[in-house]
Amino acid sequence: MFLDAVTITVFGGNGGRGCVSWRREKYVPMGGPDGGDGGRGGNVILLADANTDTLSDFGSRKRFEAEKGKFGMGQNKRGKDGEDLVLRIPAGTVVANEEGAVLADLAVDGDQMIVARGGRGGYGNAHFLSSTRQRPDFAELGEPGEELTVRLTLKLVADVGIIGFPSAGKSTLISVVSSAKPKIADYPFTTLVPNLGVVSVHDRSFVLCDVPGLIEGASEGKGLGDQFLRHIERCGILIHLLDYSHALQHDGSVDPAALIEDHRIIRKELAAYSSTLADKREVVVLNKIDLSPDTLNDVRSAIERAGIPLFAVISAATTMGTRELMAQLLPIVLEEREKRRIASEPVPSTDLPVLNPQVNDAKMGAFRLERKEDGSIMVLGARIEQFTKMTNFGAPGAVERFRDVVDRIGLRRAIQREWNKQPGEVYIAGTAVTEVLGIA
Ligand SMILES: Nc1nc2c(ncn2[C@@H]2O[C@H](COP(=O)(O)OP(=O)(O)OP(=O)(O)O)[C@@H](O)[C@H]2O)c(=O)[nH]1
Ligand SMILES: [Mg+2]
Repeated sequence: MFLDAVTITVFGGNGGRGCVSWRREKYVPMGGPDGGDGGRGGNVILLADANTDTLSDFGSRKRFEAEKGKFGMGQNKRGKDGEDLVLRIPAGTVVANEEGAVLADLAVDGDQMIVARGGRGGYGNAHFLSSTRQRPDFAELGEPGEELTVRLTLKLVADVGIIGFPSAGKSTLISVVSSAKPKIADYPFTTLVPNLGVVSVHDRSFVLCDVPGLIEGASEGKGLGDQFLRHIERCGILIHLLDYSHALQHDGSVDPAALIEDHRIIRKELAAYSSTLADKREVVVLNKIDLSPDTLNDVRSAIERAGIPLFAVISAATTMGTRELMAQLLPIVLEEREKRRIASEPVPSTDLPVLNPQVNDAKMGAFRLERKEDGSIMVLGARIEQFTKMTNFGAPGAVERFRDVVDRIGLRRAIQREWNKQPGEVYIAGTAVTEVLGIA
């Protein structure tokens, strides 16, 4: 099955905890603190990779966690950082959060983003040495890595999309010019999922995409087409395939108006779906000319008189004109590629966009209190929550430092005020701190 959308959950690695250690030297019975910092947890990175064609790697596995940072060690040795976890996805993958908001569009090979940051390593006790704190007997815990659930949706990045009514011969065309082997049959909606094929012309190649047939109302969900219209939004060019058999009457005469009407209906659906599709470069190709070669000239001029230039006439089933069509397309393909290359601005890899940057930016002082239904008081604020998670409440020195910070940013006063209105247990990031802070 063609897998074009998956939901996964990614976890940055937890930071390693800092170390509590004391220097040991000859003749110095009680050396100073030398506990090193923990390493930072690895990031989870999404990388658009030209050698990855589908999202099928994510079909069964849904959870991805980067490596944790190692613990700090004595002699001021810093713990090793966790390795980044790089998830390779096809170029053309759109990354959205659970609410559907687009976070990034990894359109071009090499585009990448950090989807979940690893946690910072905790400071070792050496970090806390100061004139007032000669013997820091505590270290920080590592910061937990970020967690995020994202939806990955693949927009196929084909150069040329083939569109048209069901049974126009779209799959037949791709089957004769590439090694794609789609199902071909004389009933509508034979093609249920898009097929990609690589076309070689001289020493160049480009990607062709055959999508399910479109019908009137496709943009509103009729038939199958609309589910796949988004796949062809990325194509540089569209081959709009007209089915010559639609013009053939039972009595052997031809009715070119039927083809002009077919063309109009499909154009209307493209426009109704999106302006991107409506504005896309299109070449109109008449297929199945083997059915009535004698009437071809009449039909051809009637179509062109209606203002629809015919780019080529072919018979996909007999391969008549198909190779020539591909050769004619190549320069246009290259031209459109160049346009897209200039328009898309690949993200430089040295400057990865980071999601959820609040944790870095928020000041420690930014917090707010929220009263829960059970009467408990929640303290919210990215920095203070992070700080709390990294505090080892088992170590007296760490508790003291925690109290100092809470005092300094005015949080204790704010909590006390709220508590005076109505007493209740106080929580920061899931830790009960009422007693630790001496609120009463
Ligand atoms: N005579 C003739 N028949 C053709 C030609 N091209 C395709 N056909 C026939 O038309 C029918 C439909 O062909 P497909 O390639 O499956 O058409 P499609 O556009 O992919 O159809 P859907 O996937 O249903 O949208 C098949 O029976 C083909 O053999 C052609 O050039 N001449
Ligand atoms: Mg088909």
